[in-house]
Amino acid sequence: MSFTALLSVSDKTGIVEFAQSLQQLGARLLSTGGTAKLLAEAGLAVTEVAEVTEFPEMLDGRVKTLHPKIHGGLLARRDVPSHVEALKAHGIDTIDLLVVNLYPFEATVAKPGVTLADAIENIDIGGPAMVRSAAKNWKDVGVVTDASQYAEVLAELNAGPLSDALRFKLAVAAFNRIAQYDAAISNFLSAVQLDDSRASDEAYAPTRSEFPGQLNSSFVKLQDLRYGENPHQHAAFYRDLYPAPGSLVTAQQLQGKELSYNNIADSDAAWECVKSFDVPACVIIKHANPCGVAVGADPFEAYSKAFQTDPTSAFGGIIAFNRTLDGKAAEAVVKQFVEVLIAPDFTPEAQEVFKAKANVRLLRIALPEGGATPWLQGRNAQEAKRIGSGILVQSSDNHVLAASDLKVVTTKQPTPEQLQDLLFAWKVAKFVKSNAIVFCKGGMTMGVGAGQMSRLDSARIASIKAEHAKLSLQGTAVASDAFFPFRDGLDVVVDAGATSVIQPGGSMRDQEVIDAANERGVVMVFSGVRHFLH
Ligand code: 93A
Repeated sequence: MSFTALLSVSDKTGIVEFAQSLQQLGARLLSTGGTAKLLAEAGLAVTEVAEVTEFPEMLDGRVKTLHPKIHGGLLARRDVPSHVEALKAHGIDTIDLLVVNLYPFEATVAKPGVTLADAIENIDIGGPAMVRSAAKNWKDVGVVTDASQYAEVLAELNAGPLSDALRFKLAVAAFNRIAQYDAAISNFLSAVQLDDSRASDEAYAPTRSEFPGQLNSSFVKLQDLRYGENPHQHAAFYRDLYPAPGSLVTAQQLQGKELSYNNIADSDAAWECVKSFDVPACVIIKHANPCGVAVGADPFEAYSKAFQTDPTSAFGGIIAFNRTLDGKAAEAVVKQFVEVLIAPDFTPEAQEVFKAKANVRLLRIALPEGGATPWLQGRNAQEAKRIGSGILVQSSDNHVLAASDLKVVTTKQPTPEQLQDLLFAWKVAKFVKSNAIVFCKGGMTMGVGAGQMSRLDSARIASIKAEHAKLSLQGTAVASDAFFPFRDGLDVVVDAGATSVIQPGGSMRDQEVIDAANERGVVMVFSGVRHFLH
């Protein structure tokens, strides 16, 4: 097989090995300055693009490959005689494989203290131009835009020319990459004010108030869904072009029926909540709200406790674990009606248990490295909510509360057990729709009041639910996702049995509520952070 490959990469990971394989397969290698140098040093025969264009790289490298001899070779259709003649008349050779990754614009602007001048210099012009030429001409040219694609391309080339399917897939990925790259440039520049003294050579970092300069809307469709929230609504499932490791969109479905729109939404809620625990935990979700959350020595114990919170609501729930699901826990879970089960892995015994329940959807999602807190902090995605003809965008609520952030406002101080329960309750409350009231004890939820227009009603509902589950709220810790505007909410939770309370504080009547807590002899701590969720 003889073909021409042009290699021009900023991220040089794996490029030498890839080029070696291409050469062994019969490729003639063309390359730009830095890439050519590296390949030549590795002993490969490589022709510089400057030799082909008979033009030196100029303007500090701004013009390297922007030349008809390159773009003609990428864009010419091999099946159109006039194209083939034109190439011949102008002494242009075809280029069959393009390997390009772009100047690192995203990484450059992510650096603290980046200057506008640095950012501008890292806007790649020639690279995207070649990528677009090659991707447009996908029927004749393969375009590789990321080192992660090298293996798949080599696997096909080892057996012969690239297939139509792979060339098309690479072209789609190429246009996605360019769209994302341009969005990053547009995002960054949209936040720059030219009359800002920082804009020229000084460090420029967009401030919070400029968030987000522009929406990044690069999504990839994963699947059409049978219907949306209701059967008469149309729906589809998309993922970010570059999903965060360990996010729901990276899940592998091991068995079960097709996921529905509501399954996916609830699975995300379950998975994000369970991921926030460092110790073995289980989260049961119904209608986007946790109806049972618990930690335990192992998945079995965590599940058993979580289930006790609200066995009635758990029916048909979505259950997530942050540890491999073993046979013992699976035997317990299978007794209830469950729609979706999510875990980092399932032991063969656990998989065996669910074989008999063919409808149950098992989702395996690899946990990202580094423990619970970094995963949360890595969730820097923009969250978007559609409103009539508009969109609201915000950064994710990835606040993590540490014990040292707490301010004890009552004369009574929390015991170590209370402190643990308060932090647990606070963690759960973040995942409960507002107004959220969450009673907890011993690492499990004891009563969850969610989604009410009145905080008082959420408190009342939480204690009614505990009653239904035959759980005593005596000595519980309770979390309120926002401050108590009056003392009445506090009275309801203390009447129900709570002896410690966590809430953001910040109400005009904080003093009234603190006085009430002292009068009732309970502990109250302020988190200083609110966790509304709608
Ligand atoms: O400065 S450019 O916008 N002008 C060009 O003509 C050009 N051609 C390739 N950037 C250009 N490139 C980029 O150079 C590629 O996209 C790649 O990222 C980089 C590789 O340069 P080198 O091989 O010199 O390291």
